[in-house]
Amino acid sequence: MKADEGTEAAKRRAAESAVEAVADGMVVGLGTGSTAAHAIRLLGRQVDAGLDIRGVPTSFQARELAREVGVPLAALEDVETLDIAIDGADQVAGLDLVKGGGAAHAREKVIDTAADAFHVVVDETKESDTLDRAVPISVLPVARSTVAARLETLGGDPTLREAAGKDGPVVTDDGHLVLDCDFGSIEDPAVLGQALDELPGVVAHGLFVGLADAIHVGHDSRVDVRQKG
Ligand code: A5P
Repeated sequence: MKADEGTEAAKRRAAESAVEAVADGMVVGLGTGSTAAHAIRLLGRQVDAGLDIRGVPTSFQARELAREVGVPLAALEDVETLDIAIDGADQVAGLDLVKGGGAAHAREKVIDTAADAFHVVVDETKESDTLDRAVPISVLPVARSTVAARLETLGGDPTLREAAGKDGPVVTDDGHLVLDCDFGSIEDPAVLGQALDELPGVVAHGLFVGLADAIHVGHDSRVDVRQKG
């Protein structure tokens, strides 16, 4: 099976495993992507059955789905704490992630790190020994070329993400452009992540290093859970 082609059964199992950590009264960060969508749909069914939660969506997509399935929503600025966030990833090595395949990584990083516990849901095709996927980097539109030049000096090969169904680039929910930057195999994600954080014009990047508390890896017939610590 090729990467990114995990079965819906494997994604759903991962989501079911993470949703077990959700309890009455919690505020839940709602992730973006097809695997997190399984978690949102399951939470919707549990709300129908009486579960009392509020969801904080990480994207337009997550918000629309939560509304459709009846998960009550709250804005980040209106909640004091988030108890848990459940979100997907594009690649996982240990507890480190590449995110941003859906260009939602800026809001995802804010909400996932605001939560007391960040649970990642992936299928087995996302697992890797080292992170080597191109890293999505949201930039201020005015800084597109200056950031691209700095990324090249860091050894990266940046490409402006083009939209599908629209001429021109992807524009994120918050009005940023996305550079997908290929660094090859990333030997030290923490060091690279820090270098990216320091680039003027970078809003957020998709390296999530040491942020996850649990990774739920769905297979067709089982789930493996890796916990921090
Ligand atoms: C969104 O920008 C990403 O960070 C997603 O979390 C990621 O693309 C996972 O999506 P899938 O579960 O559909 O692979």
